[in-house]
Amino acid sequence: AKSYNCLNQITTHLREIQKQDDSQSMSISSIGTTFEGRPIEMVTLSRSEDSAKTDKPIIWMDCGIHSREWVSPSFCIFTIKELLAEGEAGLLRKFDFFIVPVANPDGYVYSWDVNRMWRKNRRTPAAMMLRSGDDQVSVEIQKIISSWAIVEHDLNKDSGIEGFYQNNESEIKFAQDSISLNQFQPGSIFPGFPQALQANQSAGFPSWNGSRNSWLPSGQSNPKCSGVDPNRNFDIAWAQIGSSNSICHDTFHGPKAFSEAETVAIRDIILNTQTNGREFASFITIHAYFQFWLSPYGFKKIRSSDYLDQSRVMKKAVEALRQVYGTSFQHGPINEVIYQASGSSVDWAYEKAGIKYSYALELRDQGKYGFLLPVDQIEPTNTETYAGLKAMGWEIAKE
Ligand code: ING
Ligand code: ZN
Repeated sequence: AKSYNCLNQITTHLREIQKQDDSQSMSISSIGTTFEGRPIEMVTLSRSEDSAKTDKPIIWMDCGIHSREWVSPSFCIFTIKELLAEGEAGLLRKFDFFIVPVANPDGYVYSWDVNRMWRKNRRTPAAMMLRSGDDQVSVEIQKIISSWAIVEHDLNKDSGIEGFYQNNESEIKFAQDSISLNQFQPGSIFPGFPQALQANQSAGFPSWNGSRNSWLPSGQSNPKCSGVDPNRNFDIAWAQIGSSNSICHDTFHGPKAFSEAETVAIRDIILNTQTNGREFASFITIHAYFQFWLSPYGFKKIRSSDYLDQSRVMKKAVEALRQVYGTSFQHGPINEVIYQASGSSVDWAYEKAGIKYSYALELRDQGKYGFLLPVDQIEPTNTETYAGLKAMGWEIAKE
């Protein structure tokens, strides 16, 4: 690719690739629908020559789960083209591939149209808000409200709390002065807010009665306060470490595990495929940036019981990657190489779906341009990463 492609271009491009593939190895399906109504598309690559053997192990790859990491979807599309071009001589001889080029399409569109640095999906807080008489949602809302209070409160005040609560139309600022901070532990509920909400159900919002310890309406909404980080929303040590309680933050883990269309789509296609007797040889999720080849665990500080094998394969991959342009990738467990984080797809894939070779990749660069990787680096990034992927695949295929 000579430039980055917007979602429409990617969608069109995938269909062109499919049309031009004489081997008819490629199919496109939708594995879910996002909050804003977009399909989450998955490409299946499967060589049909040896149709008696439909039970090749599958390599999973998802790209663009974080929208601002633009080189990631580009790498998924590059991989689809290369695999098809190599045909029987390539990894398709040994594996089928499930590839999701844009795992977070709402976020991707937003990163093109509104905010280049957007990471999460585009779920709004209103979607998590209580409607009158909706008891089920109420539990979620109370969690969210409590989280906001905790994260947004002003620690510089020796006692008291400030924050805001938002829905589609407006934002409610709240302030409460005479409360001891130790009441605000993660998971606790901001005192008064749910009651106020109930008292004003007909109005839709709590209203301000003019006294202290009550709600202060304000005009503007905060565009930062939307979206869940899909890579903190998986059901693996969910919300325990390295993720945020606040919808205003980049690593907001959502109201509960698997609350998001993007994460449910990935979970369901993998588990259903396994139920149908298929095996996943590898799970790879593509991020940017920092040049890392990462293995579980993110959520805890121990090495996985498969670490020796995972590490041997990583070594082969990063060596092959380096061969191309000399680009160096650090490899190792997430918690050792970067930071601890719970609720991530790679830990879920390893621990819950039992996929031994589960990896998260961070492509170029190391921070000079970061997410704004110049277009002249797209092709080299894709080429070297694909060399790593191939080395990984052949090393796994030996077993
Ligand atoms: N980095 C990843 C993130 O979600 C990561 C790192 C990968 C953490 C896998 C946990 C599991 O924070 C980026 N750049 O998104
Ligand atoms: Zn990322």
